[in-house]
Amino acid sequence: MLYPQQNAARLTMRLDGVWDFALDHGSPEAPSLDPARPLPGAETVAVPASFNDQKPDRAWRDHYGWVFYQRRITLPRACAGQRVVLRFGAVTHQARVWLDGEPIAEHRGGFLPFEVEVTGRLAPGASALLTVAADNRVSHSTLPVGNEPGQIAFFGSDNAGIPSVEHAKASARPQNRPNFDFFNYAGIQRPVTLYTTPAAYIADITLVPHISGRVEYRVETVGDGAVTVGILDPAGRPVAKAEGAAGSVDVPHPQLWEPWPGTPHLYTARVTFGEDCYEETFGIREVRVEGARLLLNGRPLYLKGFGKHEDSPLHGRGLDEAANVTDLHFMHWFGANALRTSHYPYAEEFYALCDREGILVIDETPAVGIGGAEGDPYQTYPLAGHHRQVLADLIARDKNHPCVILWSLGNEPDLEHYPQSALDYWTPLYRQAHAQDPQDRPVTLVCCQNDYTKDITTRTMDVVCINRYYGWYNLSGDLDAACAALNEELDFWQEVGKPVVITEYGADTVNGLHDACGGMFSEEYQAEYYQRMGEEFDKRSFFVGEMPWNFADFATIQGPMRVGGNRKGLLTRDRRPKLAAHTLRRRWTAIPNFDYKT
Ligand code: E8X
Repeated sequence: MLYPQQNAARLTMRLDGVWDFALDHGSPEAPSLDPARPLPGAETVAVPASFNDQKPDRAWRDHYGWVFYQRRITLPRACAGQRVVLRFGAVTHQARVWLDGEPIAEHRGGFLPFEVEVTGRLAPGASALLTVAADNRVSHSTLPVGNEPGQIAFFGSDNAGIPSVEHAKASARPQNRPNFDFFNYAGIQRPVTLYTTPAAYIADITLVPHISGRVEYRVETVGDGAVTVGILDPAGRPVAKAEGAAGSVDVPHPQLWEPWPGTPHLYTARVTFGEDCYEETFGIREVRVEGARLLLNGRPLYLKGFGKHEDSPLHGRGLDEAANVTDLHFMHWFGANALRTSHYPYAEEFYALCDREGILVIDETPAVGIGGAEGDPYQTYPLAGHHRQVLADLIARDKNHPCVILWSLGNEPDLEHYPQSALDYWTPLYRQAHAQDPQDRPVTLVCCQNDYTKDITTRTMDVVCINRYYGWYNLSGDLDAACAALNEELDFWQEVGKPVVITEYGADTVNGLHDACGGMFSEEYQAEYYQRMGEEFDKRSFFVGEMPWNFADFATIQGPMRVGGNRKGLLTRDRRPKLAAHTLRRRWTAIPNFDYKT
């Protein structure tokens, strides 16, 4: 799916700004507000952003169900004769869209774009009332997964058996019970764009570059016309061209895309089709697994980076380009070269920035929280069809980004209690990713701390990605025992013979809490923890990546295990480094991108 682009043939109008807003107090199944009329008692809300933190009001923060957004839109007369499209970068978690009260779109899933053609519905020179409703509920049939009322949330406690507690539960307010450890921000969290194309237009572009310089391409179009493709080098000089909707071109002396501090060279495919045109950037790089090595452009790669979140003050999970730019500059400060879009696809603008800054991306679906309830989650959750759709949409959206080197099918599902059922669920998704990705990138599934001898799924992935908390959630505070346990498990993975990345490891740390004995939650403990873990990783040649959890402190649901959110950040939520940030910076600035463990 192409990102909206303003160019000689296309006009884009971003509908960012302050919209009218109202919480819906009808039933979640049947919202009460009328999309054909101005919202009664409308308040103000900024778009794009989560709504939750935009008012000091528990009713906004903890809302459960639908919220309504509304504004008028006008199409300039200059758009006459053009195809007109209304596009949403993401509306979380379910969306309904009306124009002058007429339903025009619905979408399920809160982290990928959707669009609807409004040519003819919105006349040039005319204005209309745009209403968008967003449903923030999570459940066993959403990704990410939520618990049903009466079940406990992630790290929750239900005090089962205490009569007074049981009785009081009956009057508990309806609320989201996420089976995941991040605040369930929601709303119109990414840009809304009205854009035009000529009537005959370019619908999609697929690029498959090879380090030889050969670039295979395919251009999907609607209507009549002829396709031309011109390739511009990083300096903007024409270096190759071709005609026809599909084929290949050969770029002479290809300048390869490499992660920072190497040069992430970006080329441009300038496509024309009749009156339409579109410029798609791409990088000439190849990524593949060979034995227990992860190769980029044929060289053994070592990943140094983080699990992150889209999370910033006031914006919540909403697109915050200042935070994104700041975070990627911090990645360079750390000497980091990689990150995971934990635990959902991030905004398209973020991947474009990673392409430009040379940051490698593990691109993850929102499949987090599958497990933890009673029974076999793969029989309990009616998710397989939606999961397949989300994976297909993720690959269709991100397929041309050079920064994306690995698809993550999900995070920390239950893989050990129903091992065969798990394998039967995840294997088709693994095969689907390989089949649908034109660049055929490696595929993984991020595995939770578990009995790795019972889990028969993780070992089938191209790269073994493990989240381990030796020294935090288990063997708490005892780093000698933690290192012993880590090494016993790494002995197991050594036999599997695949590259291993630790995609999460960390310690909650209250910034400013110091302790000469390095007790848990102190900055000293976090610094010692990362020092000791790094020393163990260096002993293993098949260990190809280290990704602390988390880049920064982030918001979570309130509960007895979270003190103003998850505090495992190497930075505070407002991006101030803790002591351990300097430990990692010293370590990573001394580790090269390639050939670290020859
Ligand atoms: C944590 C992380 C959480 O924030 C992340 O979204 C997924 C969790 C660790 C689970 N992984 O809690 O900080 C480890 C459970 C071991 C018992």
